[in-house]
Amino acid sequence: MKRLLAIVTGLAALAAVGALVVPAFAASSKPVKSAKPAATTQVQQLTLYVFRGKEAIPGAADGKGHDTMVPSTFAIKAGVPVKVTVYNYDEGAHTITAPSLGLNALIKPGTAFTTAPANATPTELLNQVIPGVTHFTFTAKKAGVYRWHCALPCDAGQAGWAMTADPTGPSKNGFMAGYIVVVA
Ligand SMILES: [Cu+2]
Repeated sequence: MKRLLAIVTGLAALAAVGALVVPAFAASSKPVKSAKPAATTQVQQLTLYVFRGKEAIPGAADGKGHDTMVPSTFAIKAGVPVKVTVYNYDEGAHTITAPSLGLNALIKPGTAFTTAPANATPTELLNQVIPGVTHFTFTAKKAGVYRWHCALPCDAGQAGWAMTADPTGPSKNGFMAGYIVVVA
């Protein structure tokens, strides 16, 4: 019993030392290394923008601006959740639809104002839309290259050009379609 008491007393003394040591360590200027989080707790952040036809960078074969997702092709890591934020500067809704990834996200429309002066430049008009902000999270399980497209009839101001089929699938790559590159 005496021996047990000695052990308990010893442990209490150690705990007391520990209690003294810990604040002293925390107060030191040495950087404290944090444990690397497990793969399952990691999160990727991705920010995308949609610009409407009037303001989109004219890069199309027809020389006009079209509804465009920027970037339209992006890389993510496999097996890690991706927190996506989309700022939609277009007054129409869109989707990011990739059936092979089980992804079909609705992108909220922005709010357009009609008070812009008649002779406003496209840049001035850009400031007349309060973006719709959409958040969603998805996880791509397997590495690969997956095509996405917008499944809503957009680009109406340009007769839906961005929605006409590309050789690789519905909608035009670089506008309302592109690739999600999933790396291992
Ligand atoms: Cu669209």
